[in-house]
Amino acid sequence: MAAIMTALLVLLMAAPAVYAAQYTVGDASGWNSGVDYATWTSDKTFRVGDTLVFNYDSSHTVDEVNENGYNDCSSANVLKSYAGTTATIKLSKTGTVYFICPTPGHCSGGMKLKVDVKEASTPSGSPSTTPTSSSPPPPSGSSSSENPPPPPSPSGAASIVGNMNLVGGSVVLPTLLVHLIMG
Ligand SMILES: [Cu+2]
Repeated sequence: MAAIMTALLVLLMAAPAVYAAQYTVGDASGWNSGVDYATWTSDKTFRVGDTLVFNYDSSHTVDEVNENGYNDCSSANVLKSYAGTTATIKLSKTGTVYFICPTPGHCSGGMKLKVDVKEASTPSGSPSTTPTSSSPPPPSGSSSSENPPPPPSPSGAASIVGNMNLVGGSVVLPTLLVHLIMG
């Protein structure tokens, strides 16, 4: 239980500090043939401090190369090679970083990744302006904003009991119920 609560606390505390993101390259597809990595990067903004995680099987590896290596699918001037089946690469400076799979034919088949790294976001960065006039005015007289949130403690207790049942096996919940009924 303590471990679960600690993990939840850590998650809650970490959630607001989204200044460093971790990106799994290709998401569920991973670092693989047949994935369009230009599309994968197109909706993301990479910043200094973010992390790229490459997941791949033994038919692939990751070479960090320069722009020419990226364009030519050549590892002749490789900057760094990553073996194994996973590579975690922290983006440490602004600029563009280039990765290719050195397995013959893979890069030319599209297994290449170019990431533009921007400056780390700062807490003082101004958020995008949200128009306040777009929300419809509340109807006069009615208190539509009074929408009480569900009481936290009963549902929380229920989910905890459910978790304990999952964690502890089928014995825990009946035992708890017996204690509740009898005690
Ligand atoms: Cu490959």
